[in-house]
Amino acid sequence: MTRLLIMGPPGAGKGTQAKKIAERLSIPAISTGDILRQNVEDRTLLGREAARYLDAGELVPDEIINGMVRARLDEPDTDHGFLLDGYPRTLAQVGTLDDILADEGVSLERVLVLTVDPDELVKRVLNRAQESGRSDDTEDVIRRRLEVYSEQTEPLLDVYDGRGLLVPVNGMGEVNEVTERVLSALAK
Ligand code: B4P
Repeated sequence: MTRLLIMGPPGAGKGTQAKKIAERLSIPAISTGDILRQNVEDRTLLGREAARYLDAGELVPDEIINGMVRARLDEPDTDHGFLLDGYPRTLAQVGTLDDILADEGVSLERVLVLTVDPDELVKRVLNRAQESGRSDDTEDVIRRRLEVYSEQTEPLLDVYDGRGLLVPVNGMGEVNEVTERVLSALAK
């Protein structure tokens, strides 16, 4: 059973690494960002509500995200573990995740944190902007996403550190090199 979180600022490589690590561990990678973008594309009610927050680089309100994650973690493919990417991002979301796991009588095993130099973060997201067409990959919105991360999400690292779950991993360098670093950190 493997229940993991992957955290880090925008551009740290969370989504990139989550997919690779989840595949190696045979567990689903669950990205709240991907679920939101899919809803925007499908023009669902949730997507129409979320779009304005995504476009501005702001966090989508906790009630929306918490309901979405609760429903996703109820699906049977998570019975043998999961890797959550991009959730939780606020202290309220930490509380909800704790409740969801407590209801199932299980707990988190590790919280991976990718660390990357600030200049490299902006460079990576701007690179992606040229191809992705993501509405939040413009320079102004990226800067706002970085601010939101340090104001609202970074404090969560202390919470998980206090619980002895934090596993910091150097996210600089080639994608495959980072994956191997993460896997060897998990094996310790
Ligand atoms: P996310 O989808 O999580 O977007 P992100 O923080 O930018 O991370 P992402 O996974 O896309 O980027 P990554 O670091 O992998 O969230 C988007 C928005 O959704 C948020 O701003 C918010 O509005 C909303 N949202 C999501 N979750 C929420 C929640 N829980 N609560 C409220 N709102 C929520 O990588 C970025 C780039 O770097 C990629 O182009 C990749 O190719 C490149 N890269 C990765 N590793 C690299 C490496 N080693 N070398 C070079 N490039 C690399």
